[in-house]
Amino acid sequence: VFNATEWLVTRHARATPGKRAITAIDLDGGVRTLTYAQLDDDVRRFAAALVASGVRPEERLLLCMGDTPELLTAFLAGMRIGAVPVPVSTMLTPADITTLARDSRARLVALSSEFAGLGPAVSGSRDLADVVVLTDDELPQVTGARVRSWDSFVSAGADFLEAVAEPYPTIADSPAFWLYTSGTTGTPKGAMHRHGSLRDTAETYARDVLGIGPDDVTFSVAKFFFAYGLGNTLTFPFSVGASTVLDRSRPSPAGTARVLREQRPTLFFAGPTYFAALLAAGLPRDTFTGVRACVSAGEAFPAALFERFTSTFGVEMLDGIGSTEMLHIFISGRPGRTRPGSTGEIVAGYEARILDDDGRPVPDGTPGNLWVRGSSAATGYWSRTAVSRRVFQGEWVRTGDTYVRSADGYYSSLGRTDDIIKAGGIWVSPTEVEERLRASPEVNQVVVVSVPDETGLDKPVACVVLVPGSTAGAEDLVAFCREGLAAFKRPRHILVFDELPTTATGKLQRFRIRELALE
Ligand code: 3SK
Repeated sequence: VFNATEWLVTRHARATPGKRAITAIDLDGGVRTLTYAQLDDDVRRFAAALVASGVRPEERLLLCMGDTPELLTAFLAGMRIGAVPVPVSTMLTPADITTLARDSRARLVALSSEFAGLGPAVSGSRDLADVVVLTDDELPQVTGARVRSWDSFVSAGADFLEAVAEPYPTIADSPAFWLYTSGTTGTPKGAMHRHGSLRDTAETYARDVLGIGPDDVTFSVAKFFFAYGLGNTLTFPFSVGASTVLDRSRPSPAGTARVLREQRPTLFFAGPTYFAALLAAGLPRDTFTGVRACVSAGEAFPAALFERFTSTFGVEMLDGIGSTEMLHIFISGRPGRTRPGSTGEIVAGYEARILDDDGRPVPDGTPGNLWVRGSSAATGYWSRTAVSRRVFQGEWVRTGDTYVRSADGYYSSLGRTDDIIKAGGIWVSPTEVEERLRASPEVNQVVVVSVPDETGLDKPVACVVLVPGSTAGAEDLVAFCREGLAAFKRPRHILVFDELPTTATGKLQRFRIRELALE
């Protein structure tokens, strides 16, 4: 029997009840702290409320919430009763949330106040019975479901505490949680993870690379709904009885500097786009003095940016690559032997191989497709057999990245194998952006490609041909994208061309169009 919530929280609540687990910074800047004993108590109460409301093992709980103790509580409580929490992006449009509630067949949806406006979007989801909202304000209108405030939901579970005194007898292989990831088609896929995978990432990356211990304090700019943020914020600190800092607000360099100064995290996690913003903000050189390592993932770290950041702040930077499918980082820089421009070395417990398009291993120094295996791999995508079979092949998982390995075992990224763009560490499907622009009466043809900005970080850029006679400008098209596309998916530039290069059979040539956009 193995229950991840028991392993992450309850055993520490028994051994070190008074040890701090969470420091939470609220939207108004107020700070709340929770010990392991308090967190365990909150988890049991929310678990009891879930049982009281009729949630059954393996049913999905869609969590669209800011990084709060309540988000972690709902996640841990769900796993405690054998249900399947599904933290989802807080950057999505109402239409995106409708899709996820339906695709996951969520039995319960939890929203924090800043996302309560998404409530109506889950109306009419077939399996939805309960909506719980962390707010003191008016509750949203959701048809076809009971809507309750956090407190009234939890109170209704008071008589069910006995029912959750023991965790549901899951095993390491039991379904634990899902994380949605976008694909090339733009249709999100729910990667299904096991209880044991949380322990696996803690015992590989967090223990062997970070050397995490009970005195560490983690702080992740990457939010909890990302696989990256989930590990940084919950799995790693709680695997060793350490503590985490949660900041519910939208990340900003000034806010981050304040957290670093006032909460003294020892491990700081972000992505290259955010490290570039911290550098550009002109923060004092001693900003990172309390931090023993910065960790970067989400997109390739340009060598020049890496060198400028580490020399400015004098802090160790560990770059890494992970994926939602593998749950966390499987190739990483190691303290004392990082190499700018290279992601790093394989993490113990994982194996990587680089194959050509026919599936044959390529020699060191030759680029190819990166495949990885390790026990934290997802069991597949929910209800997506064809794409699951393409990505999860036996023990091996296709990453979709092109990599090259040096003779001494350092892996370097050469970009994506497919057309998908990673901007600011978040997948952006060119197809989805193209579909939006194609809906404009001004647009005849459109191709969205990734183009590095001045710091070398990839951003989506739309190359368009307008309909004859159109006088639309780039600004009009950006405004058109503003409605119907989440902010992070909007093209950073729109380039207007008279025509776009095509093949002999009339197909748009993406790689040539990208070359034009780079000029
Ligand atoms: O994007 C990454 O490199 C990553 C790292 C850790 C966990 C999840 C992801 C997607």
